[in-house]
Amino acid sequence: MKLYSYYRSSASYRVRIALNLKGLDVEQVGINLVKDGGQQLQDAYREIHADALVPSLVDDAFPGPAHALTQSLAIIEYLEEAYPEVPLLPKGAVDRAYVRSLALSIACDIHPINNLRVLRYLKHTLRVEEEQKDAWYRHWVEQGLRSLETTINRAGSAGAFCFGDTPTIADCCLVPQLYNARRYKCDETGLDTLLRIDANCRDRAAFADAAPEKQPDAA
Ligand SMILES: N[C@@H](CCC(=O)N[C@@H](CS)C(=O)NCC(=O)O)C(=O)O
Repeated sequence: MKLYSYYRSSASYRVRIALNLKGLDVEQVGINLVKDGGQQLQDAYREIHADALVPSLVDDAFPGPAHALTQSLAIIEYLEEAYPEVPLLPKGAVDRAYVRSLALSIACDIHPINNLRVLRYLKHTLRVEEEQKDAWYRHWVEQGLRSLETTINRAGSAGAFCFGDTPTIADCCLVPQLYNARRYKCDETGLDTLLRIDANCRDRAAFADAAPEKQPDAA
């Protein structure tokens, strides 16, 4: 398998964690989102991902590069179905839906409005000041993480991880989102449960080895 990714991309980081948890090896192909005006925007990469985002996964099991899988959560769900050993979802239908809802609240509600291309549009097209752009980022991340903290505390089903004592796709999303939040110096006050889970995750090799600074394309 080949994973087209960028070391600091949180969507790529989610997939790296899932691959490590499942003990799967991939060849990483670095797509530098900032160098050369953004390698994701070049034709060669657009052939793989029409929307010019990382990650993309190509597997020998797929008919060809045109069938690359995109969308980190679709990739993780593919891995879950193709390599079911070390499951990343609980067993019951309600529990599975709940864990997916935690992952989706990060991947669909928090992350997309703070993505690089959105921040670039704010800065270069709408000409907002750097300070306003960062305020936008922090506002949506802090609000989203506070809601997630409330949801997890209300459910009362967190253990060492977001759900119980084994890692799930929710943890694959949480750790990269908190990494981003720290990069932008977001206020983490009141996120006690999330921070506890994050620290516990990062103590484990599968999460630690997926960290941005450990990747072959890290600057
Ligand atoms: N929903 C997508 C999001 C992918 C995404 O936004 N990737 C970011 C990096 S985390 C990216 O490639 N950004 C490039 C850009 O904004 O130009 C997924 O989960 O895979």
